[in-house]
Amino acid sequence: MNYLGGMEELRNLTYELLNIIRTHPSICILTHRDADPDGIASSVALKYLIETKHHETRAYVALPEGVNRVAKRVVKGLKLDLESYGAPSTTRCDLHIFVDVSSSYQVPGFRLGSGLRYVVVDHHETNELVDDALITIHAKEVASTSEIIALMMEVLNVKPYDELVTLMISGILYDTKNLRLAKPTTFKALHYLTNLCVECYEQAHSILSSTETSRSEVIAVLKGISRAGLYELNKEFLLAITCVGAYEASVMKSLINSGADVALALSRRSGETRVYVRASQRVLNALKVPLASDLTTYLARHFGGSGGGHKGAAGVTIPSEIRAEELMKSLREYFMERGLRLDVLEEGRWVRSIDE
Ligand SMILES: [Mn+2]
Repeated sequence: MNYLGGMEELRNLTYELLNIIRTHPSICILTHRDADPDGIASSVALKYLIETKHHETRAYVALPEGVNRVAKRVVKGLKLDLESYGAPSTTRCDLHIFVDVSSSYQVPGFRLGSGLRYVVVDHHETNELVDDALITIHAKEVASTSEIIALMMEVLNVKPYDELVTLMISGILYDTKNLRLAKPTTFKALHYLTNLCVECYEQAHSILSSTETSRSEVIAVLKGISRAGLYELNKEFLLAITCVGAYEASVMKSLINSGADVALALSRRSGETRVYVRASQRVLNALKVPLASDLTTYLARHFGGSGGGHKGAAGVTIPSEIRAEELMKSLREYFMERGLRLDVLEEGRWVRSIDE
């Protein structure tokens, strides 16, 4: 099915599907393993569509081998009780609907063949399930399966409740990578959904973009920033140095995101010092030196330790508790050897914190 001029075709297929469903009182909807937001959203939305149009039909959603990381966030953000959508163990499925699934391999423990009656609703480029399906709603030129269900709802004038609208928009945003991969049908589906609930669009965005940070991580990052010393390299690049006891990676990420070209985080634990280095793309491009791994290798050689990593991210463990001034001395030497003069802009509290 193409999307161009495809609404008529979609309408016919949708009515055909409802006709098939009429004779099957118990329906099991399956999506792929490690279900993503699109898989979950399109399954739950299809369940809603079926039960709205056929009150006597029961549709159940099965998620083989759980849901993926982003989907967990969406489920939690919307307080969805996925178990309540599942079938009781005694349920016999009169009909199976594969949603957002492109091969039987994606549905572990499920055997095709032996006259299994099933339907496919999907948007993947190739779908090996279509051959034996009773009916297939397979739209390759659609960016997500949630879109297909939204357009089917539009055809039938089915109006999902707000949480479901948010869920479906999340599915669409996830599969289109925040609309980067959107197709005309994406906007058509979003138009229908946001007309029903305009706040749901913003809500889906904030659920998808929220990263849950623990309190201890937030504290480590804020401590790391407040202790940071600021240095210049040839009056051009900014180097930030700090010390923290945990979450070094998050601390350095914050420093780099705030504009530092190079970030160092030190952590000292009983008898050893760990130095972590991050370098921005800007400084890597300008210096043409794999700065992070180069610097950690240098420090490992200088202080006797082991380290390494990538040009943008590396670390070294030094088997002694080195003092701030010792580190500064070797950093000055390292940068000087590469033609970069290190000047102090602001020393920062890390110098005292590390030696405490
Ligand atoms: Mn999908």
